[in-house]
Amino acid sequence: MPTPARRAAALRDLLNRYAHEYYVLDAPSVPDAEYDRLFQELQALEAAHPELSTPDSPTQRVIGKVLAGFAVVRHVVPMLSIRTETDTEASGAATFDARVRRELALTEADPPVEYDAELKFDGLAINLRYEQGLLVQAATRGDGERGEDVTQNIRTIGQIPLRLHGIEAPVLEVRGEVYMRRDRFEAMNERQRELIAKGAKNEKTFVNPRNAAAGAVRQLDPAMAAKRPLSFYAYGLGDVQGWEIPETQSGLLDALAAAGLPVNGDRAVVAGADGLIAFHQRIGAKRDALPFDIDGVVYKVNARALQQRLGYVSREPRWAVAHKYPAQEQMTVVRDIGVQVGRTGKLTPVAKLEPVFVGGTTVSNATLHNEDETRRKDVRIGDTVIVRRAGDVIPEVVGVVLDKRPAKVGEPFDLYKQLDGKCPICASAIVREEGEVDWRCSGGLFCPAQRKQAILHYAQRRALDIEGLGDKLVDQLVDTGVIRTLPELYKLGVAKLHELERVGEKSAANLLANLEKSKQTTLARFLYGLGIRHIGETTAKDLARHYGSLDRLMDAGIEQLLEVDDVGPIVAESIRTFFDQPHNREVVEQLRAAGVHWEEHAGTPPTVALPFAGKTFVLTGTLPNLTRDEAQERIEAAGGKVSGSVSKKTAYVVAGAEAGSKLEKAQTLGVTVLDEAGLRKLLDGV
Ligand code: 5U1
Repeated sequence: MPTPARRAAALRDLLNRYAHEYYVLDAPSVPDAEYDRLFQELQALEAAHPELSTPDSPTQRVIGKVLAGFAVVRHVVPMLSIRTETDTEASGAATFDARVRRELALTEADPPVEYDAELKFDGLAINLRYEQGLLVQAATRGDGERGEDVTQNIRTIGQIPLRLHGIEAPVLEVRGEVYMRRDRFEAMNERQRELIAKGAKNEKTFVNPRNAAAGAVRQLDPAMAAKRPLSFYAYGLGDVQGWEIPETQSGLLDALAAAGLPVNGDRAVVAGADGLIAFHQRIGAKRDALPFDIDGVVYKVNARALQQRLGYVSREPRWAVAHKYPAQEQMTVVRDIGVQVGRTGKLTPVAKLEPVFVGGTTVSNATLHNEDETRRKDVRIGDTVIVRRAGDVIPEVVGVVLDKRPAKVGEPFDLYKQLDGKCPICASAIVREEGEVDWRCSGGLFCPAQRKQAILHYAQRRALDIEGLGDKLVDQLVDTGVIRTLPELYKLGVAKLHELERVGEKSAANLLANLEKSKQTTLARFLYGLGIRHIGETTAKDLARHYGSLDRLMDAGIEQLLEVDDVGPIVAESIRTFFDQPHNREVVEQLRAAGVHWEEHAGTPPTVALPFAGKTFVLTGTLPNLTRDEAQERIEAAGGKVSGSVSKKTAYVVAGAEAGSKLEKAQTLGVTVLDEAGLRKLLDGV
């Protein structure tokens, strides 16, 4: 039996190793439950033998007392700032290299200078003081001379070792950046929003990870700080006593990593301006894919001997520079809030901004996503906001700077009120269904904003099947004003088509023939082609089967519509809203007048049982003889339905060659699986 002291020491070492694997290396070697078990054992040992508790014990990451304020820490070695190169082009790197060479009195004949290139994290600089290898103090940069003692909060960051591995120097101060990963920031803000929605008074959301990290580090209540998911990267040194500093910056980072500190892996030792430029470009290309924000890269002359020769100027080292990327966030003022109608009828509130240069371009519009987001962020006309444009993502308003809110500011955003309930493009009614975040224009066929989408939907194979009417042609037809409404498709003539670019004689003739052919269709295809929200192919078939006549369907009330198989309140409401708009009825009449027709029948109430009625099939893999469409048609002709996903309600899964996860799911759920022969047998029995 080991003595309690030995066991406590072993547990400490083990737990510290596991914490390093988990937080720093991102490669845990034991399950969380094992860590928890050992942690509890150590806690119990320390409770029974308080003299065994040491400052580096993982139990000492405990949350301390709420402070009245932070004690001031005087930095033994001032925390310097770094010179910033604002020329975000490659020339910025070349300028730095040229300056270094000049100051080192190098000539063209001398070899390139070796640099260590690193990321410039967008967080908060921190000084960690280790004495005899133990973390004794953590302080913010403050004014560089004096910072604040934030040890309690920093100790709650699992990534920061409480004891260094293999370094027991009297003093080793490690400098680096506390930051918050973007995914953790989003999740934290989501939790904050939930708390606010539940009425929590003292909670707020944060505009960006940097502010969230800075706020957490400077939290007087360590319990609050511990809830904020912070991370850390080490990049330099402060006061050092009794430790031999490696001769290069890259060697220093290796040594810090070996001591258990998190050091970012996106670093490189490069030669001369070309090496710096290549690094700047490589990181620039992956910037948006990094899990945290950076605002640039840092170049440091690698050799400490050269750093010492270069020295400092006005509190900045001459041997280092931060080479920026275009800022992804900027502040600006909201001039107005407009509403944009998308191709699908979605209404998106958009902030009209004082133009601002962000993410490499001038931005004057930024999305507010939807009404709920706009209200949640409480964006109003006159507000100063933070705008973000990262990569190719549409610029967005990330938050309001409430301190800058003017006395005279707009009302809280109300989309319905602002639009008076009408689409800003076509004046059709706007609708927002229960459980949906978006308002939509209900004028699908009629709304110019949705024209291209409506035509493409109408022409697709499963609808009116007009071959040759693709994206590019529809763009041209609409953009040149040749087609303004769907029925005008049937007025197209050779002459009009010839006016368009890239439409030859043969393709014009083919298109006209296909248009003519499309006139003879089925009610189900026509209904699907109208693009009524929530009316997919299957529902269109159900409706066609049930009513047999378009007029009967158009006149059906909600109650009657609910009698149709699988038509629920949302679908019924959507059908009614559509046919209640006079202009939609007009479009339907114009299409019929143009010659679009189908066979009608007296209708089939759902009670007339078809053999497969009420049965849902899922098709997966390739069948030997039947195409997927043929199999679907046969199943539907027998009254069955074909769905894309397997659930407990699925009656049969028909599986062919290379069936994948759907087959597995069917087997897990115990759903009957058929091959093509099995399906045919069922159909023959019909
Ligand atoms: N990676 C890194 N970031 N960063 C920021 N290194 C680094 N060095 C800095 C700063 C402010 O300053 C020293 C060069 C003094």
